[in-house]
Amino acid sequence: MACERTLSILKPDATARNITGKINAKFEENGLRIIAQRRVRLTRAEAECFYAVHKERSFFADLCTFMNSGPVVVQVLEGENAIIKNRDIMGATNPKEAAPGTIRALFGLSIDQNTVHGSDAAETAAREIAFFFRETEILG
Ligand code: IDP
Ligand code: MG
Repeated sequence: MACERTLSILKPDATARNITGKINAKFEENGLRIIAQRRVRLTRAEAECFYAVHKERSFFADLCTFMNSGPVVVQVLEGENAIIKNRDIMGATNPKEAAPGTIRALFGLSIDQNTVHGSDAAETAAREIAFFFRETEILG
């Protein structure tokens, strides 16, 4: 088992509904530690840069508009196999397909407003953490 770090974002639908604490409890109940956290309003350009891997996809413009629509909470989660563990806690991209008890099943509104982002692999986790945090801001 490897101790890993992953980048998590509580999306604008989560901050709008004041459920960030409920979501953070899910991470902590499942053994992930929040070792860095900040509430920010992404500019449209920052959202486009963060999601650049999806720039050819049909949903790219809507995704960036949504991520710029209100505050988000960016965080670094740490724990054993944190990357895959967080993906399991989050549930499938489409809340309608997410397993019962997952964050997206419990709180997701739609495939666009699906409440959380989580890195999908070690390389993306490293890039996405560095996008938001300096090493001195991460207190494991
Ligand atoms: P993920 O967030 O589960 O990793 P990705 O495929 O990386 O899913 O897509 C990034 C985000 O883009 C999703 O969380 C979702 O908000 C949005 N998205 C993905 N696929 C679709 C789609 O088919 N229609 C609308 N939005 C989508
Ligand atoms: Mg993804």
